[in-house]
Amino acid sequence: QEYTGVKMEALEWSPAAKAAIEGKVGGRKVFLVAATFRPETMYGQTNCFVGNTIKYGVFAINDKEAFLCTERAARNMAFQGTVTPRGNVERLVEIEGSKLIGTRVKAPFSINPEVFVLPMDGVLATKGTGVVTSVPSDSPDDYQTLMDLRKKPEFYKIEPAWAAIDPVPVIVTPTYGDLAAPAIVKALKIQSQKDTKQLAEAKDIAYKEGFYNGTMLVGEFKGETVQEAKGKVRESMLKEGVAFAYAEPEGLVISRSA
Ligand code: ZZB
Repeated sequence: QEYTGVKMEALEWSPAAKAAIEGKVGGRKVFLVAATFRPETMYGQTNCFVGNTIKYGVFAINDKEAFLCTERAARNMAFQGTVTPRGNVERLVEIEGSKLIGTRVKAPFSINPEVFVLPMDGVLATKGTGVVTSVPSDSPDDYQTLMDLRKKPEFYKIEPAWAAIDPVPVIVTPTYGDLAAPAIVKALKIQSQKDTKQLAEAKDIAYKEGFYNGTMLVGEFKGETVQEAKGKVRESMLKEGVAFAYAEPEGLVISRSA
């Protein structure tokens, strides 16, 4: 399965990120890049997650743009035609996730067009880009993390205002209504982002329910089923240049020559 790489342009860096990044990117626009399997949910983005202890880099993509992601992801992109010149891995800055918290970014296609970067415990450095765009309406992990952050802003070292955007209904399903993730989290009695086993089950339910029984409530393909809309939203994002195809080598099928 191929990811959609969503380009979230940095609009205003946190003070720590500003100190680390400003003046070091050769005038390039910098994008935090989130890898998603659910482009049809992008209307409901409310924030962006990074891992506090994960090492990120800002990598030159071409003369005009740079991507913030893990080095592993930058390496993959370099060989997938995303980077010019092809194969080039040029790290302009190295930065720890915790320094990015509070950065304001663009969320393409979202009903809330600007969102904040927040910390999530469960972000894996070994998957996707290490940057996750948050859709609490349809992702149980995102919903539970947002609730945790709102409950304990001091503990998580965030401003309450950064976690203020509520989940946005984007898909309706017969069983869970127009906010599937909150409904499933409640049904499974999940209390915290540390309930990883139940959250994995919740994710599985949310994926299946959304994909097989979901109908779009918003956007260009409103009224269409998720199965119909998924690819169309992706194409639309690719066409507008706000997203690109990103594959993980592990997921690639190497075809044998006949
Ligand atoms: C937006 C989104 C909206 C996502 C949704 C899911 C859902 P999977 O299926 O387990 O392989 N993700 C991406 N990279 C990481 C990472 N490095 N660490 C932790 N989580 C990551 O995971 C794919 C999904 O996990 C991606 O799709 C991303 O969140 C997150 F409504 O992007 B998704 C029911 C799920 N709904």
